Amino acid sequence: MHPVLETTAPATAAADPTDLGMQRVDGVIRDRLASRVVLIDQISRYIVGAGGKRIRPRLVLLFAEALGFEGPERYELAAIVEFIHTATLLHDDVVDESAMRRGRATANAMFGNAASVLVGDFLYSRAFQMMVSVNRMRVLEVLADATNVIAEGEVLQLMNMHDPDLAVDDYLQVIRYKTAKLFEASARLGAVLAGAPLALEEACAAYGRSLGTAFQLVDDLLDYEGNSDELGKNVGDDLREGKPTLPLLLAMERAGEAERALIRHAIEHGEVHKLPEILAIVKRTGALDATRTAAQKEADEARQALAALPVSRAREALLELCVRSIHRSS
Ligand code: GRG
Repeated sequence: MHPVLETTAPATAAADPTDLGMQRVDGVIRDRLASRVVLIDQISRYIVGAGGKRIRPRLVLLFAEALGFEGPERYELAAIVEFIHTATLLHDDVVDESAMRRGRATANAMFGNAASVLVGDFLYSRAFQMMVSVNRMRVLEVLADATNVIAEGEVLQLMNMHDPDLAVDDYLQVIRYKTAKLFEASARLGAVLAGAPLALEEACAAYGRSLGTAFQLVDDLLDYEGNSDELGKNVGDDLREGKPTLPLLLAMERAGEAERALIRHAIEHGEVHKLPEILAIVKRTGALDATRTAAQKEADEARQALAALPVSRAREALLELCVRSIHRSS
């Protein structure tokens, strides 16, 4: 085969209808990052320049396109959700004391906690300035509600730290709040821009919610079985923080008494040095496979929600995202 054609990317990737649109979004992101304050410029460009998968802005563009909206507001809204996402990452890395993100030292490791939190505030408030410029009350409502729920999710997660008795439903509530809510809002905003009827808007939101849940389940899985270089962040961070995620909750349900006690103790005390032993247990008990199955079920639900949309290239790309969100290494 000709070397140019040898690609591991899915066959449909070349036809991704958002490619040109994403270049426009990157342009908006670059323009709106501008600040007179040098440190803000430096840190925000450091984190945004590190890349990221840009999934949330893609959702805005794809749903807008699938429903026939072609106005320039879609680029602004796509940049807004990426700014909110980036603000949450800056704050989250401080809360979690993370050292690596998007393949680089985190902003908190490079510039300190205070600067990271404050630049997160800048991005968050810049996003709200941009929302006002879109001049649609419904857009403000969706994003004000979403950011409020994200913050609630993060506080709930904080309350659940080091708790090995966390119920699976309570874990699921956290991931729906902290991660799925912004996916849901991004998808919904495409429908809002297009003026879609409420039932259709709800179908788009349901897709985002399920895809976001699947995405976080895979994130939690990769924190055990992933590769730090590919992920661009350190594996084992969740254990170090004593985060009771689904792989551990399921392993405790399935393991014998001694292994259950070992995991409980590791969650209670954030024993990251036990990672190799715990990795063996989560694998042997099938807890990783079961987490993947739960993610697949959510992705299937996302796919079903798309039945409400007319057939289009954008809908195909949204179907493809369901597959890629599950089979990913970063
Ligand atoms: C500023 C509104 C606001 C809230 C602060 C800290 C916090 C409250 C929320 C954090 C929520 C959070 C970071 C959830 C995890 C979401 C997640 C899966 C992030 C990784 O997303 P990717 O893989 O990242 O899409 P890239 O780097 O590809 O953009």
